[in-house]
Amino acid sequence: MSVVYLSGALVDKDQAKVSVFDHGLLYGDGVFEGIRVYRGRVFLLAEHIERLYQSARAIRLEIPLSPAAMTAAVESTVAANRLSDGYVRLVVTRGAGSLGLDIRKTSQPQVIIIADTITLYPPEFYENGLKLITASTMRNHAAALSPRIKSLNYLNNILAKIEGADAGCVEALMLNHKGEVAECTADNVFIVQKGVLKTPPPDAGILEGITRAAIMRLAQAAGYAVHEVALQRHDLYIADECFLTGTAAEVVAIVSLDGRMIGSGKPGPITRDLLGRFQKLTQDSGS
Ligand code: PXG
Repeated sequence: MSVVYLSGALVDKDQAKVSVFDHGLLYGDGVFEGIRVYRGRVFLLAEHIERLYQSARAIRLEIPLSPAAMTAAVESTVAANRLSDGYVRLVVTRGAGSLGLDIRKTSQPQVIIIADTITLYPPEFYENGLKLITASTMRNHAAALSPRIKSLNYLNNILAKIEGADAGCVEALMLNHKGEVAECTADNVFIVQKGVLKTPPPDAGILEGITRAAIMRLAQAAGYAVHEVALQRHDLYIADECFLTGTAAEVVAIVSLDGRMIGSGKPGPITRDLLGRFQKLTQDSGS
């Protein structure tokens, strides 16, 4: 029977409930993280905890737990569920309040930790690569709601994801208000051009993905040059390779965008090399 951590206690998953007055539900007022567990180890947990607290800080949400206590709570929830390979969803909501926006009327923020299995992309997605379309829904303007915040307000991404699904794609490319490439709905974007890796910088309006950072480190250690640089869709159309990074997808090749073939139309050698290096990292270490 799986158990969920809910504000201080491990409870049966059927008993894990929050109030209908919770501002997380009423307004998407809260933050979250999605984290993988490999071989019983919570992968890059310190990075995820740091991003969670930064997201909370950016929305003026005080998490009622120290980062060290949060780390211990995640580890004990994973252990209680005897999870070897799976997924942790860490959620902090503003808590129950009035039917108004005023956060001073909310009570205790709710801390929820779910440790469960994860449905992954099938192997053929990695063998053949994915097709992408560009969504007409632009990524949130950073001055309205910064994409650097992993907030419970994911409608922006959900609307783009629907556009992708309508076009038969499992992901969709999102542009920023300047028309530059930002990211996908739950993944960051890289291209390879003449052996050099390029990915949009944080100020392109992206979530600073933890897989993105891990890939940048692995690529640099392997001798590839990595540049954070503004990208146009044009750069993707003429790239030798393109791939996405994310907690769920890990590293997955993109072989076409808007019906235009990218590179050879197959996952490229550098993409495959980096996926191998990333998988080795997930199996060999937690960091
Ligand atoms: N951009 C966005 C908008 C995301 O939501 C990423 C990039 C990749 O970041 P990480 O840190 O994962 O490399 C994300 C991640 C889910 C789910 O269940 C979503 C994400 C991660 C894990 C699970 O929908 N988004």
